[in-house]
Amino acid sequence: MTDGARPATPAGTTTRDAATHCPYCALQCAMTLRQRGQRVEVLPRQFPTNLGGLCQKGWTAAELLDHPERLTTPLLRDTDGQLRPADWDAALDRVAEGIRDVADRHGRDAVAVFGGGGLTNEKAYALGKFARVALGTRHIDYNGRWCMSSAAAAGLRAFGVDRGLPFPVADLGRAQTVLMVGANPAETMPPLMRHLTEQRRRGGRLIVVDPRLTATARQADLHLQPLPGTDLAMANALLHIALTEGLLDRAYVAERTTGFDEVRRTVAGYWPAEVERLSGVPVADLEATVRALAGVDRAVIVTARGAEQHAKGVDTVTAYINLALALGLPGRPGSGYGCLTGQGNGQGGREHGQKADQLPGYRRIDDPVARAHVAGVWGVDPDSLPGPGVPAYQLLDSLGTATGPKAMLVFGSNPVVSAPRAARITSRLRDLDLLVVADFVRSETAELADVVLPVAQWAEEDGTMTNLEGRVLRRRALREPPPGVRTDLDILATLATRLQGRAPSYRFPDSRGPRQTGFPTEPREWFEELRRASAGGPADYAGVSWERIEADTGVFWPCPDPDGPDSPRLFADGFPTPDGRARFRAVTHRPAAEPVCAEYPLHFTTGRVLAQYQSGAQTRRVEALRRAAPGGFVELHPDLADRLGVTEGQPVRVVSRRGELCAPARLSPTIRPDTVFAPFHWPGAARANSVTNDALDPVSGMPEFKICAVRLEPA
Ligand SMILES: Nc1nc2c(c(=O)[nH]1)N[C@H]1C(S)=C(S)[C@@H](COP(=O)(O)OP(=O)(O)OC[C@H]3O[C@@H](n4cnc5c(=O)[nH]c(N)nc54)[C@H](O)[C@@H]3O)O[C@H]1N2
Ligand SMILES: Nc1nc2c(c(=O)[nH]1)N[C@H]1C(S)=C(S)[C@@H](COP(=O)(O)OP(=O)(O)OC[C@H]3O[C@@H](n4cnc5c(=O)[nH]c(N)nc54)[C@H](O)[C@@H]3O)O[C@H]1N2
Ligand code: SF4
Ligand SMILES: [Mo]
Repeated sequence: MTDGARPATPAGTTTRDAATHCPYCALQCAMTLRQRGQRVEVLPRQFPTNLGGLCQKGWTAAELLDHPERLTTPLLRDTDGQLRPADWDAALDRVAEGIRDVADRHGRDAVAVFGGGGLTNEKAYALGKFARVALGTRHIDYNGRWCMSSAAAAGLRAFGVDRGLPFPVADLGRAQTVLMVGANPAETMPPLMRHLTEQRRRGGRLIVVDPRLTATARQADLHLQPLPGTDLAMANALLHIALTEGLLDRAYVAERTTGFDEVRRTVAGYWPAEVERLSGVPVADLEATVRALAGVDRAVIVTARGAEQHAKGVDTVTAYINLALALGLPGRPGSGYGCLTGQGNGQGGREHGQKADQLPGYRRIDDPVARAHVAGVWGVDPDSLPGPGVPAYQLLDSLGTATGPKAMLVFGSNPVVSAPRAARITSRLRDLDLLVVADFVRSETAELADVVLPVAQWAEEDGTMTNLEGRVLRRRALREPPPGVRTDLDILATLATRLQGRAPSYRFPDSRGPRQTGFPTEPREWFEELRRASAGGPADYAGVSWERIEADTGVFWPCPDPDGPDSPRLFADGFPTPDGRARFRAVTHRPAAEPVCAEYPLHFTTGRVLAQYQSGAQTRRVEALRRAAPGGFVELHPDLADRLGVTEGQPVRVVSRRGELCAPARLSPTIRPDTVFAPFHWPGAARANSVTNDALDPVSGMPEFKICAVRLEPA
């Protein structure tokens, strides 16, 4: 368990250290955990990503380890409807019997699994295998669908591979121009700003596209403040300007890409003056942006959730990739397009099979060659593997319906707070015959469960994580989990064994124990299997040995050969497409799924604040973070507030066709007067997702978290 921890003992106290990484976001800042008597301290550690920095969430991450609200025993829903402590045997029996019962009555696809982008590579991989082999269900998906799926799909389409940043973060620091579209790293990845500070110290320009003047935009040389949902049109206009001003890299377009002609024809119709009317961004600013990108050797375009969480998210990212390709950026040293992956293992979590359509190594589950390879590693017949399931929102929206799953196991997500149109999803979760939630706290989703299983936290487990750069890192345990708590891998192994013992329909070739069922409990064993399963796939980890990651600046995938190089920078010599060229694709603007109207005249958008993480299940329980960001709020422009008779701090209601939220008004002249913003970290009355739209991107299944129509009124 404590591999990598070393005693550092000043006389008297027992001290031990573990060199690991933060449990939260994809920057995966390096930290040393130090156990000093009963206390665990967090110390920042130098690393190429965080340059010795941590944000407030990282600094306080250890507070949850010995938190009074931490779960240390399973909970079972009693006949009176209450969740009560139970022992592990009773809890696992209830789970295994519930699964068998549902599968017997409705078939194996009636049992679903919902994962998370915070799970280690080993857990994400094990969860995918558990669904396909132990449960035999096609229904598995995860919260990364709401996070990375649009950029992932666009990257795959254009480059033939999806690695969020195809270059190290440090390249941002050396770029002469950085364009950030819908990203607010000053709040969402604060230490990343060190690279941007370095960038500007070297005379580089930072351009930020955001409907709000965020902490990131304040540091920019140029802030474009568009109407939400107009990023695609802007990208097409930027390319239009590049064409008319002769700023294209013609040799690159000719030699390294296909499909430009149609894009050229399409963007010809995107007159900057028209896009100015649509987006509110002045033509002069669009021109300045293109010139800043085209006139330098090293330029980077980055997107994040602001541009991606739309029903046209894939096409919006595609439009920025088109621009990057036309300027010849991808593969040029120090240049390129990338997206900022969000969750701790958002990158690895989307490679190893917890996605509905995917097998490990970023393989497709409908590809017969991939099925044969992975089935070989798993020791099962390829025909026994289920086909593709459905994306996260569709999965959750089908729960408990006539044709949908009747049981679900959740590992690492809190959809009651984070799902779009959350009231509807909450009622779907209530309709299940069996809801099982593995978590270390009583999240809002755990509160609805029939069985809650208490799991180990990051400081109590070994494993690997793949950060936003595609760099595979070691998570190292500082200490054992507290008594009564099990690891996610342990739970999966035990359930796999139990299912075989109890249900004839869940019989395996050999059912003597976890190892024999193919469900070990040691992370390293899983990692070795993951390497074999990913070998030859797009996300190839075959050469990423445990020892090699121990070197401690990690290993960039793809890395097929243990003795060969890894891949910090992609695309220098070609793209992993059949012809080695990147693919342009013409895309066109369309309005938000829900336009504003007389009844709902305002645009509503959502996002994050520095001191809270995601659904807040973890960070709302940390005292310092709760003090820094105690509750939800609605950000609006003072002119709008004036018009509606709203004053600072006054409770307001934000009402959409789906529901409403109620939170104090926060007046700010830095947001567009036609747009209101709320962070999504809180449950209850302030829940932003009571309001959001469940319109989905047709390619990625990404919900339109970033724009819907609302009205605002004093509460
Ligand atoms: N503090 C904190 N940090 C986090 C997280 C967290 O919950 N809290 N979560 C992590 C995860 S999983 C993720 S995915 C990342 C997300 O990281 P970001 O993408 O940086 O975060 P968001 O706040 O969701 O969105 C960024 C910005 O998009 C803007 N925006 C809204 N609508 C539009 C639009 O239509 N166009 C444009 N151009 N911009 C728009 C918002 O005003 C917001 O400032 O953060 C990671 N880091
Ligand atoms: N309106 C709006 N909604 C959004 C977004 C937005 O911008 N606006 N962003 C979306 C995005 S990008 C994301 S990523 C989602 C995230 O939304 P969620 O999926 O709800 O994310 P978390 O709050 O991180 O939930 C993780 C849960 O799993 C638990 N957990 C953490 N680690 C582990 C582990 O290793 N094992 C187990 N078993 N449990 C663990 C935590 O305690 C927590 O309860 O929200 C999406 N929802
Ligand atoms: S930026 Fe992300 S990884 Fe770094 S300390 Fe903050 S939450 Fe943790
Ligand atoms: Mo995310």
